[in-house]
Amino acid sequence: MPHCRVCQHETLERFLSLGPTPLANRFLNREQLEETEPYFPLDVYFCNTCCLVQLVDIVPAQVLFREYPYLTGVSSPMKTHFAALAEEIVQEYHLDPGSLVVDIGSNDGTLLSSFRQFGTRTLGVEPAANIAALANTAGVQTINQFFTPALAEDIARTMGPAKAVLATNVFAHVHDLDSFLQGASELLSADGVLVIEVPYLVDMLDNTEFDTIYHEHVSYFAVRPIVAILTRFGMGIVGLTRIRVHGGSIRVVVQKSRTQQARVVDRFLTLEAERGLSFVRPYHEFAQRVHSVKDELIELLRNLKAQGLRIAGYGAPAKGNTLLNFCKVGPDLLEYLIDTTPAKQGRFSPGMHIPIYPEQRFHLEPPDYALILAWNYADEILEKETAYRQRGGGFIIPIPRPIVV
Ligand code: DWN
Ligand code: ZN
Repeated sequence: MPHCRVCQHETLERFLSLGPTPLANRFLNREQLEETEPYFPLDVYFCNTCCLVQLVDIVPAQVLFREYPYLTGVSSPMKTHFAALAEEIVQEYHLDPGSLVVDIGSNDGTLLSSFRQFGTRTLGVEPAANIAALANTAGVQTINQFFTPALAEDIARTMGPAKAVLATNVFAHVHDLDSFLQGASELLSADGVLVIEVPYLVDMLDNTEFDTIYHEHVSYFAVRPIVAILTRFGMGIVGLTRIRVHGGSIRVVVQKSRTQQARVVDRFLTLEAERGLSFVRPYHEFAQRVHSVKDELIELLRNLKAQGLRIAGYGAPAKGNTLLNFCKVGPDLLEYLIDTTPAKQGRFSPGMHIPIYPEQRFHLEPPDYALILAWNYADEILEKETAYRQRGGGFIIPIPRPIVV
């Protein structure tokens, strides 16, 4: 019986199995198509003691994050989001020119570059060598390492304590949350803030966002388990809001040496209790909806195909690979995928081996329908592709349940 990564109890209950699945960001080149692809179980568990939803089949971080194709800066909605976040942090938490801002999992430096105009000092910490190199070339100072307490100590000693430590879209990826929080605590100044943005479990359940489940995401957070973990480190929440990004996330602002949680936390804990999130039932109900989405999507795509219509995939996000593999949607149904990320273009999707092209392909050889795998940007994509739609092209949005627009 596996034990919970956070409370160590042997009280895990599996509620969803997405089956053996390849790694969501392991896009293949043509030669790799001939090789055996590594598959890992993708099963999701609920802990009956601390309520954390988690994976137990852990793929080492060294395998997942040393070389990484995803770039924050290629999706313009994320650039807009991070520019607003930087401004809010500077104003709300009174950062001065010269204050140190450290971004953990800083990717291509998109978020840190939004701090430039405020004159703060910035430092990125990014384990992927290819991406850290890009950020450094773009002038965003970035250390190519995993974040550890030892590194935190080193940064604090050489650059001084940080007024803001940022952890956007990285908390769900962290295997050892204790070590992560210990490091953040060591790095922060007494009045500094740790800003976490992480997909919210309530949104995942409400919108049946099963495709956000893949090996990189080892935890699926509600507020309750976050409070429990922070409390162990004497840390407390000073700000908590729901945000739209990545299908619905929460922004959690944390300070150290704070035993009192902000009053807003109670509202979230009440909402989560009302949803029954401390019991396994809503998770089993979610799993049933996941299977319905799969059945509906396959039926829809097969029907369109049977009418002789051509279908492509819009975007090749990591989550798209969970969806395609779980629903067994391959090149027989989707002719190609398009994506704005250079490192994905010319490659093939993991498991299903659908070829990926730059966006131009979509305009040169428009399909009759496009399945929006990057459904978190559906509004922006529909707006961007008005010409295609005016010419009669259709879009399929798979989540929360497949619809044609
Ligand atoms: O946690 C994670 C999240 C935050 O980011 C990571 N583990 C990996 C990544 O997940 P993802 O790949 O599912 O993220 P996105 O941001 O939904 O990916 C969107 C993809 O779609 C990118 O590859 C870019 C592409 N795209 C496109 O081709 N045309 C995006 C837009 C907006 C477009 O117009
Ligand atoms: Zn637990």
